Amino acid sequence: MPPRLPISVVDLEPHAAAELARAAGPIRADPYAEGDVFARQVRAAAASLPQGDLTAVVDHFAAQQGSSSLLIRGVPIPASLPRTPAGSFHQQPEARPTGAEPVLALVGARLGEVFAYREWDGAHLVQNRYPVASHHQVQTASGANDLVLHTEACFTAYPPDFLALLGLRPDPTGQAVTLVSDIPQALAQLTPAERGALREPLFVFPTDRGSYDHEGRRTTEPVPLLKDRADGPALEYSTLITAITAPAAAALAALEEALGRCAQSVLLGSGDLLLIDNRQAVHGRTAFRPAYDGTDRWIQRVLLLRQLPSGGRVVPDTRLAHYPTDYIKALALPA
Ligand SMILES: O=C(O)CCC(=O)C(=O)O
Ligand SMILES: [Fe+2]
Repeated sequence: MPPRLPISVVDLEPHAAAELARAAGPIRADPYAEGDVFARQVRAAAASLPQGDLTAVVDHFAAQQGSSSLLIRGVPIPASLPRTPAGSFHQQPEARPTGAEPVLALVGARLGEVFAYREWDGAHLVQNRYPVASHHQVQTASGANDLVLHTEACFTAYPPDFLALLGLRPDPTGQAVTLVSDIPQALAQLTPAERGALREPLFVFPTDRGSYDHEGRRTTEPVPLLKDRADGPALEYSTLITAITAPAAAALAALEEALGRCAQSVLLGSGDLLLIDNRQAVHGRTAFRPAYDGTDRWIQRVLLLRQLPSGGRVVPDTRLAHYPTDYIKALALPA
C-alpha cells in the first residue's frame, strides 16, 4: 500500500474567501432557533457555490480521493466575536449566532447533510465547543483533559460520515491542539492476525449500565471494531474500548500504538476549518488549562451524513442507554 498523504492543507486566496462569504450571505436563518430553515438555506447556497479551487478540493476530499483530513485556512469568519461562553451553549443568552455558522455549514454541505443528535447540544445543527468548568475532568469535547482518539459517535446507529470543525478563537496558551490519525495508514502497520482479531466481536466499553458481564464487570455487548462495508473496510474506535480476550487485547494495543504513531496535530486558529472523514480517520484533542474567563478556545462543529435517515436531521444517540451513570450526571444528559 502506498504511503497515505498527511492532512491536506489549503490556503484560501482572498478572492475565494470573498466568494465563499458571498455565497453564505443568503443563509440568514438562526441555526439554533430555526434549524430546518437554516438547513434549507444551506442546501440552496451549497448548490449555488461557484465552481472553483475550493469546490474542487472539497469535492475531491468528499469522494475519498485524497487524505482523510483536509484543513482549509483563511475561511471568512466575523472579525469580532463575543466572549467565549461559560456554560452549556443552549442554556445561555450567548446562544445567538456568531455569524460564522453559515460558512461552516455551507462548506460542510459539500460533504453531506447537516444533522444533530437529539440528546446533545440542544439538538442544534451547529455545535459550539469550548471548555466548561464543570466538565473539566469529563471525557467530552467541553472537558480539558486529553480527549482521547475516537471515531465520532462510534457504534451509534448514525455515526457521521464527516465532521467539520471551525476555529473561532484558538487556545490562547497554544496547548489545545486537535489530533487526527489516518485509519488505513494505522491498519497497514498491523499484522494480518491483528487485523483479523479486530473483525471479531470481542470489544466492549466498561459501563455500569451495560448488559454484558465481563469477568464480573458490566460492559456493553461485544462488537467487532473492523467491518466490511460496500465502500471498503470501516473501523470504529475509541481509546476507551477494552477487549475481552488476550489476542483481542494485543490487537487493540497494536492498533492504539499505530494510531498514536500516525496521529498529526492541528492547532485550529481563527478561520481554520478542519474537515475529517469519520470513516477514514479518528480524532481527539490534547489537554489544556482553560481560564474560564471569556478568552478560552472556541470552535464550532457540524456533523454530516451523505444521506439522511428517514426520520430527518435530528437523530437519536442510540448509545445513550449504556452511558455510565456518572457520565450522564456530569453532562446532565437525558437518562
Ligand atoms: O476540540 C477538538 O479539537 C475536537 C473536539 C471533538 O472531538 C468534537 O467536537 O467532536
Ligand atoms: Fe469528536
